[in-house]
Parts: sequence; structure tokens; C-alpha cells
Amino acid sequence: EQQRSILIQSASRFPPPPGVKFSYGTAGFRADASLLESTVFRVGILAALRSIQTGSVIGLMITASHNKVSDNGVKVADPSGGMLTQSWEPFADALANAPDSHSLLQLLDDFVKKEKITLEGAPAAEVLLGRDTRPSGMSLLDAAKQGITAIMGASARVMGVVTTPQLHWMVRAKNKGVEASENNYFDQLLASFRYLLDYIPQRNSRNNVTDKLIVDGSDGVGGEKLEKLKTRLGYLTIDVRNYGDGVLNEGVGADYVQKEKVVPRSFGPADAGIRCASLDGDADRLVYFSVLSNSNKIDLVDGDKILSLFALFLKEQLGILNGPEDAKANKSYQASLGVVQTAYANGASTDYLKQLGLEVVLTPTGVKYLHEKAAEYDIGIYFEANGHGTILFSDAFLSWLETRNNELASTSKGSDQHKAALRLLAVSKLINQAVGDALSGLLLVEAILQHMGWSIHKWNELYQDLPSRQLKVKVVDRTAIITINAETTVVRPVGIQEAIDTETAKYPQGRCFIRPSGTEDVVRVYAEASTQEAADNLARSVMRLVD
Ligand code: 16G
Ligand code: ZN
Repeated sequence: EQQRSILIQSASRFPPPPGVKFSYGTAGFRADASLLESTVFRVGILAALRSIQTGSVIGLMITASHNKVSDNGVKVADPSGGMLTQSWEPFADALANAPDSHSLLQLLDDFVKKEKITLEGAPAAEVLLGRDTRPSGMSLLDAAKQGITAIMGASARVMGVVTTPQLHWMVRAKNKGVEASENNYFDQLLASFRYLLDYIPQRNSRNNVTDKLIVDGSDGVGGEKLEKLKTRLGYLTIDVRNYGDGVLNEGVGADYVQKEKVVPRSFGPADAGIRCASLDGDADRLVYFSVLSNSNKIDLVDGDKILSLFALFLKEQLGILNGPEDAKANKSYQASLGVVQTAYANGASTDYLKQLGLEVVLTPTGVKYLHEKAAEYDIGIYFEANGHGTILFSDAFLSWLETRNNELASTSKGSDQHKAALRLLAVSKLINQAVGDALSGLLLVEAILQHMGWSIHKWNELYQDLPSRQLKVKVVDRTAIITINAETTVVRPVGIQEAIDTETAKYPQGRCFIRPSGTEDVVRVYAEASTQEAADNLARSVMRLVD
């Protein structure tokens, strides 16, 4: 009864905006910030319930990532640090769209019964709360707090301005009994990064790779954090630009750089030849680039190439670790190494990875799908071309690796095999296993480039991207388009796939697909072919089929 009246009272302070329909899309709720208070309040309630049900700490992040500064959004991190379980998404939708406090309460009643969540005498629930640098974040954070505390026994712990991956990392850490603080996060990243540098093969020590990196912080939280982190790096001079003076995501950031293939604001011809990287607004995406001389154009090194670099390195280290005598002595562990991409992955990257002998699978767009698939391997690497990705290690493999490392430390300390074990362990600590993380990804790229003795150009030459084009079409109802096979085949409307196939067949190395966006009211078209002109033409002609 007391619980009911608390809920009614607090919910009445957050009436939903009339006539707006919210949907927990690929990456949570996103909208113009002025529309979001009621939704964020309600997601606070949801997070508290999820914490009670799982008996674990849950995360709630307020961000709209690479979208414009006047937008905002909210998403929930599950106990593992990953995305909210998909089975709760319909509840999130219903909750956000409940027209008044009465229907809200009814929904909560039904859901709590269905999910067997006992509110009375429930164990203490805790939700970690974070936000990016958007000005609207402050009041939205307060709305989330009120939602959380509207559930009796639930408390909110404000982590303040953090990157999205930092918050996910903290949730994961807390649930493993590790201290969930920014310092601890930095410590872990730095310690494992230094480890990797300590084990760089002699032949490549330092002189081949320039120690200078320029990073575009997208005028968001990532630049701010990198400024703090870089003072503790030791080697590597990082020049951080766009770390908060300009407008968030405007002409800057990983999304802009990857889609437009031009330099971000405050970069120019003077930077030609230097290794550059770009983060997105909440620092869960990372791309590299180098500026072409005398122009604002760039050579883009996208998520596919980061993935390829990681895959190559891990495969090599696994190979060293599992020496031939080990197989005979039954000491090796046939760790499965899998790579997960989406249909947006450049065809040249997929070919390259397959040539390395790796298993490559495609999933639909959206981190939750890639992550889930990657978790099926001992080492699962996933990346979207847009720069979101990470590496997952299975518990079974990690515990074998720990044991093996101890063995090697006593039998052949300092051997190549021992070093390979140490490197793999360091990677598992450096890379954020909760979610893609631009800061941890950046440190891993830097360590591997040093290890290989490679410049950004050498790295970029792993394979040559096929020319591609992305277009979008505004449509009345994007849900009319239904795809299968990881979004590579359209099944509705009937007939359209045949038409796409006919167009595609006209172009050498042609590949093309369409999919409804999960974040905007548009249908996206992606085309690839042997020349830029051909890719453009293919995209345009398929666009006309959709219009
Ligand atoms: C979201 C997704 C991203 C995906 C993008 C596609 C997460 C955390 N983010 O930003 O992975 O690439 O949506 O957008 O899942 P679209 O559906 O509008 O093309
Ligand atoms: Zn992001």
C-alpha cells in the first residue's frame, strides 16, 4: 500500500508528453531531450525492478551517443555489464507509453506478478547512474533517481559524467566484487596496457612506430576522460582535440568521420601522415584515420580494420601458445576463435578474415546481437564497421589460461609461449568485456601497432576496402520492410529482393542490402562494388526501388 502511494505520487510529477510514442530501440530510448523526463523516470523504476529480480547491481546510462546535442536517451545495463535482456524490452516499451499513473501502476502490478518479483522484503536493490556531457543530462539523471527510489529498498548511486562503456564496466565490476570506480577502471586499463608494451618483441622495440597520436574527442565525455588518462600513460604522446569546447558531435566524432570520410573539426592538412583517431559522443565507438596531404579527405581505418588487427594478433598469440609439442602432451586447449560482423562490414574485410582461416558470422545490426553471438566462442571478436566492438573471453578459456600461465612461469619463464600467455591475459584485462569501449580499444590498437612495429599506413594495407555507399530513404512506415539472414535478404514487401538482386548482378563485386533503421524513421541502403561510381549507382538505383 505504501509502495503504491509512493509510486502514484512520484509518477504524477512526471506526466508523459501527449502524442509521443516511445520505443526501446537498438540502443534504448532516444528522443529530443525535452520529451524524455517521464521515460527516464520510468526506466528508473524498471532498473530497480531488474536489480531486485537479479539480486545484482544494474546500470542506467543517460546518453544519445553520436546524435545531436539537443537529443538525449536512456539505456539499461544488465548484471553482466551487457545490454538489458531482450525479454524486458516489451515491458520497457509499455512502461514508457503508459498514458497515466493509473495505467502505469497496473502495468507494474502485472509485470511484477508475471516475472515473480517480490517487492515486500526484497533484498536491497542498487542502480549505478551515469550520464554523458549533454546539458539535459542533469535533470534527466534526477528523474532517473526518482524513478529508482520510488521502489522501496532501491537506491541509486550516481557515478556522474562517465563514458557509456565506463558505466557498463562498473556494473560488471561491482557484480564481480571489484570496486566500481573510475580510478579502478583507469588502473586496470593502464596496468594491462603497460604489460603488453613490456612484452613487445625486441625487433620492434619502439623505433618503427611514431609515439604520437591525435584524438578527436567529439566534444564529448571521451575526450575529457582521455585527457585524464593520458597523463598516466608513460610513453605515447596523445594530443586530444575537441574535448569539450565545441558543440558535441557537430562536424566531429567517429560517426561523422566514418560516414563522411572527411577530417573532423580542428584537423587539417598540417596533420597529414600522423596517426589520428576519433571517438563518438559517449566513447563507445572508435575509428582511426590519417589525413591526406593538401585536402580535407582522409584514409579511413574503420571498425572492420580494427577487428582485423585484433584478430590477426590474437590468432598469432594463440598459435605461439599452443606449440606443437603441447598438442602431443595434451597441454593445448583448442580455443575457438570467432569473428562477428554485420552486413555493413566491408566485403574485403570479410574475405581477409576468412583467408586468415577464421570463422566469420554475420548478425543483424546492433550491439546486443553481435555481443550475444561473440559470447559463444572462447575468444569472440565483434565489431561494427562504425567502430563499436570488443573482444569476449569465455570463463573456461580464461581459467585454463591462468593455470597454463602459472605452469609456464615455473617451467619456462620468459619463453615465447609464456609471453604469449601473458599477452592474452593482458588483452582480456585491457579490453572492456562488458561492451565496446573506445578508450580501451584505443589502448589495445596502440599496443598492437607497437608490437607489430606498424605505422597506420602499414595497418591500413592489410586489405583494401571495396568502395561503398550508404543512403537513406524517408518512408511512411519502415516496419513494412522485413529482413532475414542478418538483414541481407528482404522478405517483405514481396518481390523487392529479386529487384535488388537484378540490379546488383549488373556490377562487378556488387553487393547491396536494405534495412529499416532501428533508430530513425528511415530505410537504409548499403551498396558495395569495384569502383566508387559503381557503388554510388547501385545504391541510387536500389534507393529508387524503395521510394
Ligand atoms: C545503435 C547501435 C549501433 C548500431 C546503430 C544502427 C548499440 C549500442 N548501438 O547506435 O550498434 O550500429 O544503432 O543504427 O547497439 P540504425 O539502426 O539507425 O542504422
Ligand atoms: Zn556511442
